[in-house]
Amino acid sequence: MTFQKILITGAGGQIGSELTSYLSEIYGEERIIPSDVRDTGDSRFKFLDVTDKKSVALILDKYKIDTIFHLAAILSANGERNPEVAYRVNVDGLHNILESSVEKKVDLVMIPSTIGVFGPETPKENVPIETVTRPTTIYGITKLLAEQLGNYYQYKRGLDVRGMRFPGLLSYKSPPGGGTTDYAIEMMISAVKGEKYDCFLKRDTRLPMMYLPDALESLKKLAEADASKLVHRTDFNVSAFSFTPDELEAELKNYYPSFSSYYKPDFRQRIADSWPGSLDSSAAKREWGFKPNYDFRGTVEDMVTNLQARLIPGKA
Ligand code: AKB
Repeated sequence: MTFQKILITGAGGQIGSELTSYLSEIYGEERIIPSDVRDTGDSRFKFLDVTDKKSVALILDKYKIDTIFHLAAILSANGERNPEVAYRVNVDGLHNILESSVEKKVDLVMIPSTIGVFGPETPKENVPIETVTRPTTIYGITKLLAEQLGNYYQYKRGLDVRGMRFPGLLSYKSPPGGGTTDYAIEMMISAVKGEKYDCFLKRDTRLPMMYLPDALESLKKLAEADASKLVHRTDFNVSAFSFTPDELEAELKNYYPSFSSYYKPDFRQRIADSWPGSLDSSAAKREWGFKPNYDFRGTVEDMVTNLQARLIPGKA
C-alpha cells in the first residue's frame, strides 16, 4: 500500500507529535499533513477541529488525503473531568472522520484504541482481544464504540479501518495529556530532576505499558499490513511489558539512589483498578508482525538518558 498524503489529527499530542516526525522521515515531509485544534507553534500544522464535519471534509479535499491517522481524542483522566467534551471529540469527531472518509474516498483510516475499553469485570492477566468489555469510564465507553464503529464502516461501507489497543505509552519528547498511565512519565521526570514524586496511584497497581518508538513502528506495520492477513481490524491488543509504580521506583533508584515516591491515590486509582495488568498480544504478532524492541529495563534506561539530556543538559 502506498500512502500519497497522510492526515494526522491530534498531531500536537503525545503520539501525534512523534508520529509526525517518524512518518515524515519515512515517507517524506511533503506527504504528511499534521493537524490539531491547539496552536502548536509549528507552521507545518493545519488547524483542524474534528468535531466540525465541514472542516474535516475540506481538509481531506484540499490536500487530497488518502490515509488518516486519527489521534485526536480525550484520554481517561481528562475524560472523567469533562465527559461531555470527551463524547464530542471521541465519538462525534470519529464519526465525522469516518463519514468524510467514505465521501472523499480515503483508502485507510487508523484509529488507535486503548486498554480503557476493558472494565472491572475483565480478567486481570494476559487478557485476550475477545473478552468482557464493560468499561466504566467515558473514555473507555467512547473508545469501545470507536472500535465497533470502525468495524461497521469496514464491513458496511467498505472503508479500510484499522486500530490497536494501546497500553500506557512512555515517551520523553512530548508530555502525555490527561491519562491515567501518565504517572510513569511524571515519576521518571521527577527522578531525573532530583525531586520526590507524589504518585496518584497505589504502589502495587500493575498496568501494561510500551515505549513510544515501539508504538510508532506498530502503527506503521499495521497500516502497511496485507489486508488479506487481518482477521481482526480495530481491536488488536498490543503491549510490551507491565510494571507497578513500586517496581518503577525501584528501577529508578538504580540511577538515582536517593529518589523516592510517595503514594497518594486519587480518582485515577479507580480508573486504573478497572484495567487489566497484562495483555495477550498474540493476534497482533500473528497477523501483522507486532514485535516490540524495548523491555522494561531498556525503556527506563533510554528514557532516563534522554530526559537527563533534555532536562539537565550539563549533566548528560
Ligand atoms: C490513559 O491513561 O488514558 C491512556 C491510555 C491507557 O489509553 N494512556
